[in-house]
Amino acid sequence: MIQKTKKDKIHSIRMAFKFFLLLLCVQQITQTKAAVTNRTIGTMLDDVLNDLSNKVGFLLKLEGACAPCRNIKGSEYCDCRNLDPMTDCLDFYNAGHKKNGLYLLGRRAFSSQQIFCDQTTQGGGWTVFQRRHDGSVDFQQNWATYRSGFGSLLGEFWLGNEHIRDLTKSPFAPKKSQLLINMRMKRKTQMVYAKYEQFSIGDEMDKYLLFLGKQLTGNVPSLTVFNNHNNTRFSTYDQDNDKWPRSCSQSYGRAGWWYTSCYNTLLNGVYKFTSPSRGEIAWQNGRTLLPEFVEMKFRRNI
Ligand SMILES: [Ca+2]
Repeated sequence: MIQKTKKDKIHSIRMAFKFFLLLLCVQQITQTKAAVTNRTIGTMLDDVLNDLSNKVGFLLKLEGACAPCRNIKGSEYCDCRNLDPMTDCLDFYNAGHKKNGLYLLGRRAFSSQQIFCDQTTQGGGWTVFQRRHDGSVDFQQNWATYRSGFGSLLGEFWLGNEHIRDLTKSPFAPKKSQLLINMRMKRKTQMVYAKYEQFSIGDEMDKYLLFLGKQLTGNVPSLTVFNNHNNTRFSTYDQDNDKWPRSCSQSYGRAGWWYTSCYNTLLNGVYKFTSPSRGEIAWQNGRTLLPEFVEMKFRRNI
């Protein structure tokens, strides 16, 4: 005879509870139908939907589950927004939530409370702040838009300079954060990376000054090329804070970036692969290191 393990028993109890909740829902819908003649259909349906959403949310919280999950461009992303909000992806990871996907923050970010967590790459706990993978989102945005963020968390996006600032430096991250850049170059299949042990950006008053520590590891060719952007201010086409007499952004692709005079690396560049050195996306300007896929992410040092 096969003994039921503790895990099996817990699963059985959960299934029974799910069934009980479903019965409750069916009963509620039946009652609602009966009551439709007394109230407007729209209001009644809203009530039912709200109530069902609450019950489903409660059930998912009970299970500590991230659902639903779906496959986008070969990767599984889950909707973990039913979980109680936390301060960043590292907190979620340490609480045992290790699925890649959408989570809710206890503070407002990216014009909402949503954030995308990478919980499977290099130990997890990474808050993704930039993704490029198909050119669907225009990165030729102005200062205000880069400040607050734009795009879609399940597609291409920039999380927003204010939020990157808040989550990468004191008082939230007194030991600063790590920076991980994952890339796949055009005509390559291998994912490569560069990882800085220390990363933060300054306040808006300091034009989101980029700080990159010296400690760097990775397997991307020309690993140290982004170092040249250390200690540079963020610029957009409508705000020139670069080290060049003219505006780098206006002259090279109109992206927002930490330009020097003008750039070695340009991961917010135009998503085209036609004319290198003209403001197109590049890990190393003038070379064939052109990323078709990029994710930039940070993780608080503890
Ligand atoms: Ca300038």
